[in-house]
Amino acid sequence: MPNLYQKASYLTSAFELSQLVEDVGLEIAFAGRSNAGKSTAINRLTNQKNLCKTSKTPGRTQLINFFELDDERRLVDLPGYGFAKVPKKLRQHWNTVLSSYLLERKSLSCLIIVVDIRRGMTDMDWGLIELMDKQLPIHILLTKADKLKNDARKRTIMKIEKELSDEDISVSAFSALSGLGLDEFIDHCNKFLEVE
Ligand SMILES: Nc1nc2c(ncn2[C@@H]2O[C@H](COP(=O)(O)OP(=O)(O)OP(=O)(O)O)[C@@H](O)[C@H]2O)c(=O)[nH]1
Ligand SMILES: [Mg+2]
Repeated sequence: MPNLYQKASYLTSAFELSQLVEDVGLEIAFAGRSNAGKSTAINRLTNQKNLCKTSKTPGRTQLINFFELDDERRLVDLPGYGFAKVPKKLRQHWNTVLSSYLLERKSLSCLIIVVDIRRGMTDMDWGLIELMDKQLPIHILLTKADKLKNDARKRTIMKIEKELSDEDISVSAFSALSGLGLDEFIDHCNKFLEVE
């Protein structure tokens, strides 16, 4: 039988706050730099190649995309930040909309910040952590872990865990390509979506 995530289906997309789905139940949102691998992580988690649009070039996800798991649970793919080519007006729009969404959404039970393990935490990732001001559990998903050899991967995870040690933020490595860290990540999502 497919697990909860494999049953995911596209629900709707929002450009404005008024277009968000009703704020009931539980959802997990994926934020992070453009091109970090947010959409690809959701596709791997749900075992569906084309549920979220992905791209080699940054700036692919341009809307807040909702995916339904069941009547009470959702995954949310967010537009990335830090892509220089986004027009200033659009960047300001997303700053306002995403801040409100992240700070006011009652059904949001955990924020996943997707980080390219080779790049590590950037100022914008730290800025997002600061914005959240410990209001919500945050998990750092260090993706593209297949790009580093075992030793380098372990060293990087330890270094980032150390950087985050004062923040009470969990960290795990992940690869959408190889499936590394997938089970651990599913456990994490189960916890925040209250899956038995
Ligand atoms: N090797 C490897 N490549 C990955 C992995 N995850 C994502 N990628 C690649 O990274 C690129 C960006 O992936 P996306 O999932 O579109 O990134 P995104 O964070 O959703 O980007 P935006 O929608 O622009 O914010 C694509 O070329 C993916 O194939 C991974 O685990 N391993
Ligand atoms: Mg995307």
